Amino acid sequence: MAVGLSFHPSVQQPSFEPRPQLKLEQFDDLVVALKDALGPSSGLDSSDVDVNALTRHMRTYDAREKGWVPYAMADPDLAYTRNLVDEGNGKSNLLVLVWTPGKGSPIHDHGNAHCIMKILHGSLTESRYEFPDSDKEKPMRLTSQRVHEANAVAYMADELGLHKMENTGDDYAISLHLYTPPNVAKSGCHTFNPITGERSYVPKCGYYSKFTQKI
Ligand code: CSS
Ligand code: FE2
Repeated sequence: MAVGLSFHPSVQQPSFEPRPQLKLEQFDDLVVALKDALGPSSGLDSSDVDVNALTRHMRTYDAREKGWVPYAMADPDLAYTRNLVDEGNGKSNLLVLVWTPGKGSPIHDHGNAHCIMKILHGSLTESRYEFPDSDKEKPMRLTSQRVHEANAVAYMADELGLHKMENTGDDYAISLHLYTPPNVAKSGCHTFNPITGERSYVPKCGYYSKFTQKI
């Protein structure tokens, strides 16, 4: 039996219209907010960057909005794909990374830049290491290991050591990375051998797609 509500004819009936759904911030708006926070012109070094403001924007965005999906190109033949979203007026590199299940990055540095990362889908395991002694061959020292779940925001920089990221899950993991200044895109980075600590220069970390177009 339906519950009947009756009102005196002079009483305005309340509206039972459903409330509009809470509107999630659009991914495109996050991209603009990050670009605005970095400022209009290039030529900065990493000390000029307001990491807190960038981190706040990354935290505020809810990955369930899914506006990042057109950038998220998976390739099972690669450990992960690097998909360029924005170059922040020449001040940054914003990338969507799609991580194949069971695969990960080598141990790497960040070219003296800030790395702010948000998990968009799935989870990633981060293992941090000490910078190795360049003159001694020995296994690299693991300093911490943690799992970042969907929507988590993490920060990394050379001051905190080195790290590798792995997708230990059985589904693709997807993350958003803001690098500023874009040192790695311009000049490459280094990877490290976990057994010997040997450093290798990687001149170019290529893109799998740019602005949603596969290259
Ligand atoms: N540095 C890696 C991802 S982990 S921060 C890359 O951009 O390829
Ligand atoms: Fe990294």
